[in-house]
Amino acid sequence: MPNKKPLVVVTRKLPDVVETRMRELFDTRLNVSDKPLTQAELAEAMRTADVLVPTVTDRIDSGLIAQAGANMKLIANFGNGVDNIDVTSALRRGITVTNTPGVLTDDTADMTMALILAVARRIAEGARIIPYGEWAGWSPTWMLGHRITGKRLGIVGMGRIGQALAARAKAFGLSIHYHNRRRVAQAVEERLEATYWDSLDQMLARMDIVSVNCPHTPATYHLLSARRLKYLRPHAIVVNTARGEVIDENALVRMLEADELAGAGLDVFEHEPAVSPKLVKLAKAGKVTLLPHMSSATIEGRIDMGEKVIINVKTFMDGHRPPDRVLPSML
Ligand code: 8YV
Repeated sequence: MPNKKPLVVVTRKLPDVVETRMRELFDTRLNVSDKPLTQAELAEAMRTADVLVPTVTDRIDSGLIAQAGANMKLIANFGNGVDNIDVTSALRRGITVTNTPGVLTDDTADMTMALILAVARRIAEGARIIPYGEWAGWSPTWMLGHRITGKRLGIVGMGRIGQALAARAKAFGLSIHYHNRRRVAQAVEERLEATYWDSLDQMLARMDIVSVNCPHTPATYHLLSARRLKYLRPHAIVVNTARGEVIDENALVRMLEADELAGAGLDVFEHEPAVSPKLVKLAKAGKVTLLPHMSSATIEGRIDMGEKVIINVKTFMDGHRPPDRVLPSML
């Protein structure tokens, strides 16, 4: 590379420490207002920049990639999931794509556990009682939830986050079951005391709690389809901190409304940031706990994600292979 610093366009406001470091290293164009870029603004960035740093809220589709200028060489996603990017089109055009795996594993697993507890133990419902002046005092049969100890947890997607959830859930006394594209190593299964289910359908039919922890890819779109959700028993709860698209949200809502499921804890939605009014109604009725896509939202995690982006950009610009390349086999 000549001495000229690469032009890096960052689409959203990042932690100050990350932005400062990026400005030191690159010719960085920040978004201090944090207002999401329009498709036209993204296209302009694709035409002019060397590197784009998008987030989950930016749709980097094939149309946008087709407009990439000659300088555009790297899309360094600030995020783990890359379903916001048409990676195949990018790679075909010679644009490298990287993400930020590993650094949001624990935070996401923590929040998944929190959602399991929130739904089973009615935490969101209970937390509203005192601030709204609705507490008349203790009663032995009031606000009863369900014990999680001894229950069966089925994890759909046993990657980093699935395994981190399993370790937490095991400590809470849940028995661990999982379905994954590939069976994990025996040592991992033994450590987590995890039972592998080749058939997702059969696993769903036997679980008390199901957690979605797989990425959204063409193969996992509506993996929990209307047909599959029907395998769940009426006392089961479903938790999703991965991507809304993995569950057929309409089918989930129908089953919750019909009491064919006991509850759900959702941090992600099929049409974010829009959330189905029916889900909102179910939340008001205490049947579901809804969070605004905040499972990985810790300051430590965001700084680590930024650090990963910086390492990916810097390594790439120095002519080396960036550590977190997204490869076709991962899609
Ligand atoms: C991030 C996420 O907040 O990294 C991911 O895949 O879903 C989130 O937790 C988001 O992607 C940031 O772009």
